[in-house]
Amino acid sequence: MIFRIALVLGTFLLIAAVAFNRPLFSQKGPLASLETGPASAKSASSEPKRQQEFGSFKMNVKVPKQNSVIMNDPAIHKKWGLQKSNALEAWQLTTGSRDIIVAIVDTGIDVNHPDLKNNLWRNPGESGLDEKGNDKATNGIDDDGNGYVDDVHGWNFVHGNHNLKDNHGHGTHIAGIVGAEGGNKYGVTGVAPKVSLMVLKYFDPNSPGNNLVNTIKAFNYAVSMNAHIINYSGGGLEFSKPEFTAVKQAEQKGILFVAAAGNERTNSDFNKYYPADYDLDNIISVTAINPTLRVLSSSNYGVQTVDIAAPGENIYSTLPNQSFGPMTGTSQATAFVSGVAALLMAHNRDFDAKAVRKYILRTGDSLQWLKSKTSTSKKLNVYRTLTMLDQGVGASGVVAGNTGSAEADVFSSRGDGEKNSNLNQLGNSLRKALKKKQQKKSE
Ligand SMILES: [Ca+2]
Ligand SMILES: [Ca+2]
Ligand SMILES: [Ca+2]
Repeated sequence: MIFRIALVLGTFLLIAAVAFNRPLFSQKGPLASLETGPASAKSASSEPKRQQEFGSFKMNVKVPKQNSVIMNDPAIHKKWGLQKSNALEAWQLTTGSRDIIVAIVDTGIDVNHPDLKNNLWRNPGESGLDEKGNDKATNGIDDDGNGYVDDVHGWNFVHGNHNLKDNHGHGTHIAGIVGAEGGNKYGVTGVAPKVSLMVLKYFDPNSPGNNLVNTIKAFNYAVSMNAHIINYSGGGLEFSKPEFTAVKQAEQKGILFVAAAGNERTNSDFNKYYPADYDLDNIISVTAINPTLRVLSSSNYGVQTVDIAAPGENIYSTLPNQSFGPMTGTSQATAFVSGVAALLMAHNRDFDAKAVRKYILRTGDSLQWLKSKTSTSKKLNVYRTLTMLDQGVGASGVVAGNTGSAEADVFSSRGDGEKNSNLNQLGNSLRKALKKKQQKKSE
C-alpha cells in the first residue's frame, strides 16, 4: 500500500512519522524538516500561538501606501513571498476571477474562515433550491448526479462525505496562499485575490488510510468537475500507474497540475518523486526559496525534474478557526504557482495548461544559483508573467516587458533577470503562437 501525505514541515511531520512509519519520512526523518527554522515549528504549534501571531499583527497594522489602492488587507505586508514575486504589481493588471477553479487536494479547508469563504468554489449543480424549495447544498440529495451528495464546495475522500473540515491546518494554509480573499479589509490576500477554491480532502491525520487511492479519486473529481488547476503538495517515491493516468486525463483536458517537488532534500533527477516527476506536459514541479531567494535545504531540486522556484519559507497564510500563521515547505511554494496560474487564466481565458506552463516558466527571474536546482534557473515573477501577455501597454499603463520601473517603486526584488529585448522577443513569439492557435480554433 502506498501512502500520500501532505508535505508540511514542522510538528505535523512528527505526527506523521509516528503515526504512519511511512518510508518517505522515515528515510530522511522529521529532524531534517525542523532544521529549516523556527518558522515551521512556530507555525504548526498550538492554537494560542497562532492567535497571538494574529493579534500582534493587528496591533501593528502597516499597509504600504502603494498597495492601498489595490489591496487593503491588514496583514498583506507579512507576505514577503507576494512582494518578491511581484504580485502587487500584477494585481494592477488582474486580481483574478471567480470563474477560475483551483482544486486544493489537501487536508480539507476551514470553509468558515472569513478570508476564504467567499472564494470557495460552488458546484452549480448543488446550489440553489430543489423542487421542494430546499437548499440543494444541504438537502441530502445528489442533485447533479455526479455520485456525491451535497458536494457544494468539494468532497472528503477520506470519509466519503461532504464534511471538508481541516483538522490539520495544511489545506487551509495552502488555500490562503492561492486565494485568500483580497481587498476585504481582513487578514491576508492570496496570490489570486479572486478565485474559486475547490476543496478535495484526501488526507486526515486522524484517519490514516490508503491516501494514494484518495488522491487519485480527488484528481478524477477535479477533472470531471472541470477544475482549471489542480494544486497538490503530497507525493511519494513510488510511481503509480493509476495516479499517472489520472494526471494524464487532466493533461488531455488542458488542466494544469502544480505539484510540490518535495521536502526530501534530495536531487529528484536521481530520486524521483511523484506526482511531480511524471513526464507530462501539464505538470509544473515547484521547489521552495527563502527571502534571500535561495532554495531551502529541505527542498528537492533537479535540473531535469524541478521546473521553478517560488517562496516557501515562513509563509504567512490562513489557518483553521479564523487564525493565521506561517508555514514552510515546497507545499507553500506550489500554492504560489497555482495562484499565478489562476491569475493568468483569468487574464486570458483561452489559455490551457500548456500555455500557462510555458508562460510561467519562461517569464520568471533568472538567478545564477538556481541553475543547479531547476530546469529553468528561474524563480516565479507574477508580474512579468502577466505583462508578457499584455505586450505593449497594460491596464495600468505600464509598458510590458519593462517591469523595472514599476517594481522599483515598491520593491527592488528582481534577480539578474533577462534583458527586456529578450522578453519582447519571447512575448512576440508566444503571442504569435497563441494567435495561430486561436485561428485554428475558429476555423
Ligand atoms: Ca453531487
Ligand atoms: Ca444536494
Ligand atoms: Ca483578505
